[in-house]
Amino acid sequence: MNSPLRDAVDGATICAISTAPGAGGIAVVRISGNDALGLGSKVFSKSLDTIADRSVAFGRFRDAEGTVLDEGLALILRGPGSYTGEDTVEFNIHGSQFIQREVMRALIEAGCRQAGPGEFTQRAFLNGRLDLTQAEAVADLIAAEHAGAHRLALDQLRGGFAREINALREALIGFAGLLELELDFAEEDVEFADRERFDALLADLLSRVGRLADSFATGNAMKEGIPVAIVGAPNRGKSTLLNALLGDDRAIVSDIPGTTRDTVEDACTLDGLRFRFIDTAGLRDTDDVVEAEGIRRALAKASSASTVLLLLDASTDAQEDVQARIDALDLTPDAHVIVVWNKCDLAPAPTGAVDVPTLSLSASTGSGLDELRQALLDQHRADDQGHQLVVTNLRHFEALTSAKTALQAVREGLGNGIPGDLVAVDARQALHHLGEITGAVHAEDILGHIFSHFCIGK
Ligand SMILES: Nc1nc2c(ncn2[C@@H]2O[C@H](COP(=O)(O)OP(=O)(O)O)[C@@H](O)[C@H]2O)c(=O)[nH]1
Ligand SMILES: [Mg+2]
Repeated sequence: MNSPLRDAVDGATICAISTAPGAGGIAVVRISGNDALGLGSKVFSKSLDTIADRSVAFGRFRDAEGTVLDEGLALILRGPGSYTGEDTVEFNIHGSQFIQREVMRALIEAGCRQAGPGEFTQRAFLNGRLDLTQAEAVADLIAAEHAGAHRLALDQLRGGFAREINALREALIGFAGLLELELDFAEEDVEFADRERFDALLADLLSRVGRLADSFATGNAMKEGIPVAIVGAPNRGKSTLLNALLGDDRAIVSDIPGTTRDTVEDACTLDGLRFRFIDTAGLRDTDDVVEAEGIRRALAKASSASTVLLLLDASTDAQEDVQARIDALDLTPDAHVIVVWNKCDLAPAPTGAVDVPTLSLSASTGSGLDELRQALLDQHRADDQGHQLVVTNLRHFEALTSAKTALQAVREGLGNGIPGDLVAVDARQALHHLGEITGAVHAEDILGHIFSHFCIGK
């Protein structure tokens, strides 16, 4: 690979503790680099060169003075078939913090360098073992705390997203080739490329790039938690519902209207899907500037939420007002709203037709909560159907958006008869942005930024 970063790899053999910090039954110390077997042998009782690839040897660990530190296993993974693409040794040692420190000290004295965050994965990328989206998926996989985030990271690690980006790049390279062919013969006034085919190709590229960019809203919500805003007039039980859903006293509940002034949010996982519930200030006319700001935030949260729960009080609110209250939220037509009649322990929910899903429950007794959870799950399972590629990473989303803008410029340029060489500049720009996603083109500072967020030892 012709990358400037290649030179940044100092040729050192690196080592790090790959297991979590602290004491444990076993700790794994990983060594990677040209001299991993040689340097590793200096602290191990057997010569690692003599051990077959992908096999394990038992032996003693010693420092330079010959002090025995521990006994354990050495796993040999020779390059280029290892994770990093380089010769790699993994020592399984006893997980006392003292032994971990001592084995690291012995390795560094033997000539290894302590690895920086993500340096093993960075080497895997630079050695062509992973593309950048897969390297990022490794970090996401390590950070995943629920089934939804885990599945997204695993899909990305398997390379489906990178394959789609590469397919888009190839189509675009073909397109740019045709465009440049036309340029070469421009003086002869021959139009080689068929305009209609050009346009069809561009339309296809634009819709695929656009679909991926649009999937970020869903992908991000699945990773960070699907935002569900709880809104309504004061005293409808919004804070009580938040606490009931979270199973925790997160928000202050009181019968004094206007108690919740700012938004309060927290996430919980329902059946493998992560939801972020947002309690908001009660909606009413007010002269209090702080409360008014709370209400402004409540409406903003509602408009950016995936689902809005509009809370009403079954014992005081009237069915006739429901539509007006929904309208007052001023949401987009495709927003998901669920009307929730609360306090059904006091009075039955009024009936009557509104064109929105409606549930009744009691936040304080908990009856009807399971139905609400099920409704949320059904709604988002339906959104998530088809197992399509979804973008979960802000960096990818930004690059896709830039690629889309460049492709739109190409399309407009061609439509307006702008000279081919100018159009080709935009086409190359789109290609550049797509290449940034997989790392086919990359700037050193971007890589530094990505890998600095990894743990040491990965
Ligand atoms: N009986 C009954 N009271 C409730 C229920 N939910 C909330 N409340 C009460 O209604 C009042 C207002 O609740 P709160 O959650 O602070 O409402 P918010 O202003 O919408 O956040 C409190 O006194 C709660 O105890 C319910 O399901 N049944
Ligand atoms: Mg409240």
